[in-house]
Amino acid sequence: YPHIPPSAIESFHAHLASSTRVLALLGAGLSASSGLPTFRGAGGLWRTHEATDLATPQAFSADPGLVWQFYSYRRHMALNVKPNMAHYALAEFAKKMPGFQTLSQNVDGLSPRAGHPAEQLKLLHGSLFDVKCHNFFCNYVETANYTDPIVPALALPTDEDVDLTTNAAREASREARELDIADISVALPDVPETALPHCPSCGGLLRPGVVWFGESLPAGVLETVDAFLEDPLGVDLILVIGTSARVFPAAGYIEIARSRGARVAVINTEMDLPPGQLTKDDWFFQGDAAVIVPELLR
Ligand code: BJW
Ligand code: ZN
Repeated sequence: YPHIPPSAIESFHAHLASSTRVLALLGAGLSASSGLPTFRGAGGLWRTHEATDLATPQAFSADPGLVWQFYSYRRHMALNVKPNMAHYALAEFAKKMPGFQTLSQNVDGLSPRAGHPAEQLKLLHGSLFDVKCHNFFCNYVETANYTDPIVPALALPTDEDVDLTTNAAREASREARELDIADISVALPDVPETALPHCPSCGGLLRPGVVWFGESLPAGVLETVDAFLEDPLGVDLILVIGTSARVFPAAGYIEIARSRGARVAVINTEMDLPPGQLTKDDWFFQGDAAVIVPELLR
């Protein structure tokens, strides 16, 4: 990789060879080269909305149809892309190193699909393919729901739906083309609340099983992470891959790992960590995670 001095890769490999307890903190940049947009920066806008503004319980309460269309679109996108070489390299590395724990902020299902062992993959922010009841008194949850669209009303519109005049003139053989509802020039279908997914247990609205701002991370996940970080053996290394490290508690794991002895290796296309986060003993490997991670874990 042109930007990276071979000596940095060598010193990283030397440290990795003597490491037994390794963490990885994964963010949206890991899946960027698979074709999924990140949250911040270019691609962080969905129609006129900041992706992070839609990822809140307030947005869902105010307009569940809009928020479901956003998530239905993301489920569809995620199901139609493939894990990249970095997802595979991390999965293979996990199988080789029992003391490797992966903390993923990603909800796209690409690490599981790359064969990453489940016990070494903690989904900090849930999954697009989990669905749960929105009613606080109901604990209905569904995992591994890959139905796309999850209900017929959330199907992406096609050019036949919106362009009836040219449709009449179109040759019968041509198939309806799916429209990209992330594109502001495509009218967003109006989805009535009754047509959204409903809870088979209490009849309430179902919602995506992801962690929104202001919500707690899954309790079991937090326990595993805390146990790993508090282990008397300490932490040898933390790989910080494709994340802007702005969202807590995830971002805080970098400094906690450092305080437990870990060296820090950042893999990112940009120098994007909050100012002052990177110290002179850290490695910064600038570039596409899909290229650099396989090289580092070789
Ligand atoms: C590439 C690349 C390539 C591009 N190769 N790299 C302490 C201080 C201040 C605030 C708080 C705090 N503790 C808690 C809070 C509140 C809040 C928070 O952190 N706010 C901050 C923003 C200030 N946190 C919470 O609310 C959390 N809950 C919580 O703490 O509960 C207890 C509590 C409640 C209330 C008050 C206090 C405590 C929950 C956070 C949930 C985050 N959820 C989301 C949405 C998930 C569902 C969905 O997907 O829609 O998670 S937000 C969004 O951000 C998503 C992501 O997982 C997360 C992180 O983003 P990520 O992955 O870093 O993406 P980007 O886009 O930011 O960065 C991509 C990076 O990749 C960039 O650096 C690029 O350069 C790089 N890149 N291409 C390598 N090819
Ligand atoms: Zn329910």
